[in-house]
Amino acid sequence: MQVGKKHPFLSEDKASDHKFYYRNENIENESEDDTMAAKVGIVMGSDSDLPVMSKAAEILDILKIEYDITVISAHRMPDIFFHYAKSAEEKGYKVIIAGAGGAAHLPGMTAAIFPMPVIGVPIMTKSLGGVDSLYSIVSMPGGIPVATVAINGALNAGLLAAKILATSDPELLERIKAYGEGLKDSVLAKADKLEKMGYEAYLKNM
Ligand code: C2R
Repeated sequence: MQVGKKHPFLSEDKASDHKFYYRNENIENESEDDTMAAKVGIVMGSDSDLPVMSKAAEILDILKIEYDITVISAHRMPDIFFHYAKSAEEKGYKVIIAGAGGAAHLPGMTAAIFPMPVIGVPIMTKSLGGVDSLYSIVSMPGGIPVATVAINGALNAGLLAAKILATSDPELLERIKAYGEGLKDSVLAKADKLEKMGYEAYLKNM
């Protein structure tokens, strides 16, 4: 279980990129409590999905949300998958983020078993560009919803999970608002730079 920590697979560069979006200095100073139960499960069909799915973990780290992250394939290990999805509610998960590529049945099957929100992340594929994953995840039958983000949209999946949790957590909601303000500030800073430098100089510096 992770809470507000960087994973070993996240480089310091990536972590500092994200710190750019911190607005509220106090967020950094909040205490970490490893004994808290994970509220979000991040699951992916293969470790080859990790470069994408780590973006969901990064934003949860930034927002100080506890999560578990693992690799489980509904296709390749159906018994283990079933146990994971069946025990997820008992484990305390409130949201599951499921990423998969190609014949991406993992998110839909998770939603068939886990009774709370499932967010699907379609992973880009070499053969069909991730449209196969997207259609597999978004085309759920009535009664079994999966909230589907863009192809490789794991950051938004993490943020959406955070927003779901924030409906009953006012402190988290404030952290999400601070993150949003940070995004706005970063665009304003770019606009200011462009206006001052002119587009040609700006382009050369990109
Ligand atoms: P490998 O790179 O391991 O061959 O996997 C994974 O999510 C990955 O994107 C290729 C792709 O297969 C996907 N996969 C699924 C499922 N299990 C693995 N879509 C599943 O159960 O839905």
